[in-house]
Amino acid sequence: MSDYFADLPRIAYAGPDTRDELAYRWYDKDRLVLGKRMEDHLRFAVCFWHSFGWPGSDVFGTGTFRRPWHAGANDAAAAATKRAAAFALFDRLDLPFYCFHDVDVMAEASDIGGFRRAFAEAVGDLERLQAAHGRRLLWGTANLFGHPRYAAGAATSPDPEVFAWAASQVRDALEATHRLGGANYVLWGGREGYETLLNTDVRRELDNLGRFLSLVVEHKHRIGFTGTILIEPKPMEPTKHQYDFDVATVAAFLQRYGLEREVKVNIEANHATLAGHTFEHEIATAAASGIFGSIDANRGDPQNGWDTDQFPNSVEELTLALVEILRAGGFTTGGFNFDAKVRRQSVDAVDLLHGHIGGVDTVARALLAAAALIEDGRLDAFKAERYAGWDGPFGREIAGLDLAAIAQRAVDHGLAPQPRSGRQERLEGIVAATIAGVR
Ligand code: XLS
Ligand code: NI
Ligand code: NI
Repeated sequence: MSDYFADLPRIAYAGPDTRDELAYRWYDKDRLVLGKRMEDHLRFAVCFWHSFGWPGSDVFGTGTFRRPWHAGANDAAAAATKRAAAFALFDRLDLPFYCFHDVDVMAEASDIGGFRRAFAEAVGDLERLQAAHGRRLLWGTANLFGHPRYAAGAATSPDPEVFAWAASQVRDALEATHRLGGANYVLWGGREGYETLLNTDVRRELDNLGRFLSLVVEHKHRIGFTGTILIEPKPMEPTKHQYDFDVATVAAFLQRYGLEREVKVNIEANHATLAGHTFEHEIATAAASGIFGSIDANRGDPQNGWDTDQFPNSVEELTLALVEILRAGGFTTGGFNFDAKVRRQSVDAVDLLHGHIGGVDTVARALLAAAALIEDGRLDAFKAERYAGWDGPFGREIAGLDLAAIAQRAVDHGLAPQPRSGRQERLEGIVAATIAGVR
């Protein structure tokens, strides 16, 4: 089988001053940052779907990429060629992990028996490829949104037969993830939402989604999978409204169905944007709720409102995100998955390298800046000082009191609290100066 990346080099660290565009400037995998190797901090993953599944089509036009495995039908031979090309890219980039949906890695099949056989064949090959190339699985998932049967949802479909088909796919994808030693299993509910309330029973759909998730958790324990189950919030697209709207919505959903200790979140930068939040807001909210799991790294476009899935290129944005990740204690089973795709005109194999190199270096440089901010200590010191009143005499005095007693203290002390500066501009200046100084 010919190597799709045959004339392209393996990407290595060459330092910030290199003129070599096929090299890492900031990602030095063995460099110690806050006592931990960069590779272990960031746990980068390449995704199958954008780089190998998507042919470069959009809603107005067909595929532009002319990848060899897209030339004819997606049969067993084409799927094998695609898998081999994917592992060749993982090697070129020298990144430790990858992610996939069942349909990304397998030949097309129409009936349920054929689907299961084609997927099992693909998983056997992935197991062999992982061992041969020394790559690991960050997470697996099932595609419960592409096929027409899922047009009205999977777990939230009005049709119980669709719910059962989804159960078959998730059972197999979860067991495959377990067999491949995956660190997490993801559920992104692309069609778990609605187009119009005129035809939708929200209560029933939420209960079915809660039940489906409970069944997944139960099965995870039954088969002995020790990875983390992750929900990936997104407010809309493809549905008008998605039930996993944002991290706060998912946190409340998990509590309602008693799953808050079983399931965490996979936070995607572009989904945060679509929900009207910053990326770091979603991470901080997850950390505060004890459900921070993993990251889908990408970015949107400030001038339009859809999931453009571009490779990240803002060190500023990623620095603020990494400060929150480091404050939350870093990843346990999670990592930085590039849920990002090159533009439709970027038709060459080398464009896949440029996209990933840019993303990797942006995140790596942001890690250095975030670590520098934490070592510098001024941000944390200011925050600690800002809340110090709660550990002082008055804060302690009111800690265990009821509303009326607290009110009486306010009256008794004749309280007249004065505004204090939040020093936002000073803190923003510290961040900007730190990013500028990072080497
Ligand atoms: C789509 C999602 C999807 C998930 C995996 O917007 O980001 O790619 O990450 O199903
Ligand atoms: Ni994603
Ligand atoms: Ni997305």
